[in-house]
Amino acid sequence: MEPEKMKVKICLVGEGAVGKTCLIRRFIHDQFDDRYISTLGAKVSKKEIVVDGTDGSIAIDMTIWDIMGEKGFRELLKEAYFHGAQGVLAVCDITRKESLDDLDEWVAAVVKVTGRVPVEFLANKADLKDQQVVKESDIAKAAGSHGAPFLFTSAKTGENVEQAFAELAKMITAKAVAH
Ligand code: G3D
Ligand code: MG
Repeated sequence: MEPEKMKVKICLVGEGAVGKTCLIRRFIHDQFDDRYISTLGAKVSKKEIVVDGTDGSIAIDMTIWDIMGEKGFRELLKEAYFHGAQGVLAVCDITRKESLDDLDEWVAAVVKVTGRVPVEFLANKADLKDQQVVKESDIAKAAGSHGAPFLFTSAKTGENVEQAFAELAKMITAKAVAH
């Protein structure tokens, strides 16, 4: 039997330099077919993954949106960027406290456009343990306040990168099945 197929759009949000672009690159490896939508200030990458669903495996055609140059990221662009997103990776950097505090606003901005969608918090740069200033309990609290799970990731070593995207994909399919 042909596996079920699903198309999903996900977005990565978070302050500049937390590692969003590197996480996507690490996840995509070289299988990418990415287009650069410069007018939108976003880059779109695609990857197909297979996750276990309730009845067999589901092939998921993921479209991953990355913001370019968040500094000038305006309200109008946010709308286009978040429109139709079915899941969000909220990324912070464990070496910068404000990058976690910032995520509340980012998640609120997405939800305003998309309505409630699955969110997963990623505490990136987990390889920089000696420079860690963000406590695990604070990450758990911030993620928990959005009903989101969290994972420590490292785009540098690859730790939990596949898992992060797969976990979000699973949350999206679970939600789709329940409706
Ligand atoms: P952004 O897309 O969120 O703005 P980038 O962030 O992916 O461009 O990454 C910003 C910087 O953080 C880059 O450093 C990148 O190499 C580094 N980085 C990203 N992820 C990790 C990680 O998991 N561990 C470590 N140690 N560094 C990471 P440069 O110096 O190239 O600007
Ligand atoms: Mg980037």
